[in-house]
Amino acid sequence: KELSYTARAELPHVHPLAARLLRIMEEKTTNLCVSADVTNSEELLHLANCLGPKICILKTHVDILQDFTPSVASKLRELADKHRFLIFEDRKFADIGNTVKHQYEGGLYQISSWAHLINAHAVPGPGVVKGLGAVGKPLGRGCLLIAEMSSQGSLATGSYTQAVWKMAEDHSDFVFGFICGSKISDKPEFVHMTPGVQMQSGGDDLGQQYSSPYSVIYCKGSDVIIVGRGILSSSDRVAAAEEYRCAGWEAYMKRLSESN
Ligand code: UP6
Repeated sequence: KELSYTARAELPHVHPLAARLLRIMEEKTTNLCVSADVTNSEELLHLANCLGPKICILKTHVDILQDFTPSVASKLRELADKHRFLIFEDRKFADIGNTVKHQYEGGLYQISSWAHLINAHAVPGPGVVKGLGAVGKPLGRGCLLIAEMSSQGSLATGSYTQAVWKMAEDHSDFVFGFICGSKISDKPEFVHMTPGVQMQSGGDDLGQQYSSPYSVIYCKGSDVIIVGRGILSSSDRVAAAEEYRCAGWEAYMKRLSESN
């Protein structure tokens, strides 16, 4: 039997940040994460303000901004509070624990001071999660592990994906979910998020592969659709975001009603 996002938020062992996210999703009726892959800070803040009401998460790649300053991060946080969404810095940490600790906390971006969630590759072994957790746990942050990738020829499959699942299980006080193509854990406390989403299947000329919101949420059992160019390339980004929000939410409602 499938639990609603709200019911999952109430589970005794759910990570507090996962609980917050699941409640936001149900309240705003959205499982849409927009991937705000723009290179100008003003455009990023404008996107966050316009699309804020439609999304549960705003995903950033802060290192593609040409003009980052700490005030961009604090303005993003204000918008996150105003519109009730979480900020996910898609940094894909992938080094030894000591190095990722510095990359997460320090440098130009000081990611731990403003991003509610981050993600990491499991390839270095559990030290990457321990290093990130040393910084993130005291701040109430959370982490996703990259279990699968949407790109063609990805090596993150099969026994690698299984090992990522195990690493998440072993560190569930910090890791609360996965980047994946389909649901990989039966534990309802874990949140599954899937990139490579557009209305039409297909891809780009650099190996990206797209599935529809319906396929990702209804057929593959994921929880959150991550959409970048499907929205950003539209001449009306707010209308496009609304289409993805509706499609993702309807697929969730169908999955829920058919399992109960
Ligand atoms: N992303 C993927 N696939 C993955 C992991 N992450 O596409 O397996 C990220 C990309 C990009 C976004 O870094 O920010 O999700 C997808 O953008 P798009 O919708 O424009 O293709």
